[in-house]
Amino acid sequence: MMDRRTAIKHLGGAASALLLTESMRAGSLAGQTPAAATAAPPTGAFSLPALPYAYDALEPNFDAVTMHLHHDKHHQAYINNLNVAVAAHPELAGKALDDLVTNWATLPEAVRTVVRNNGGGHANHSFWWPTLGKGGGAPTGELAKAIDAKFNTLAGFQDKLTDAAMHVFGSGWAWLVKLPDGTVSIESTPNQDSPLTAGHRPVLGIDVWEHAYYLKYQNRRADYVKAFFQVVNWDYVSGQFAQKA
Ligand code: MN3
Repeated sequence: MMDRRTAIKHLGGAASALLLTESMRAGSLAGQTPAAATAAPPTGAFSLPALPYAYDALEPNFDAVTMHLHHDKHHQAYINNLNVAVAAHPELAGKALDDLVTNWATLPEAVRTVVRNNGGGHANHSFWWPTLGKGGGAPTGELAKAIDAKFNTLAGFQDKLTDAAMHVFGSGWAWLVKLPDGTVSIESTPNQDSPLTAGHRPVLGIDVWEHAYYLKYQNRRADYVKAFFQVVNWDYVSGQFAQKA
């Protein structure tokens, strides 16, 4: 495995500058809270949730540079775009994120696409960060029962979710969702579409946009998906499954 200095040497000028800027930023912000470290606009209906762990907490599976870019830049960009749309369209004011994402097709045509893409991006990433963590362990309680009922074993489930993640063409997500009847199912969505739009509640997701893995894994999506399963916070995911209808 390359360290960051070696990686920078192997990359082109623009990428090197980006990595250097990010690492200097990370260094200069040491000791500050994640929320203070982000350049969120001061006003807006929606704001970036802080990561519930340090940027390097998922190393070596998810590297800190990717986590900084993914959370501080990509997720923030969805929020900024959504806030611009909400500010320009008073009929969106006060609507909850899940409501916007579930019902984007009923919104005025001028804002449908921006809400679909950026509301979806904000919802998907806000959902995602807390499902990651130290890893290890396994599903418990109701979630363990639901996974066993559908896939027989945890390994069987992981194979199926991996298969879905590998078959997303272009950018998108692979999901384990809870259906209205309480059972679980695997599906994938393109771009930043959310399972919520179909009335399916996300239980676990894999972001297979290249921004989620390209710096560390390049084109090796299969290695990234394997790494994902090393950083699933099963306690949190199982708890959410048991709580939410
Ligand atoms: Mn992403």
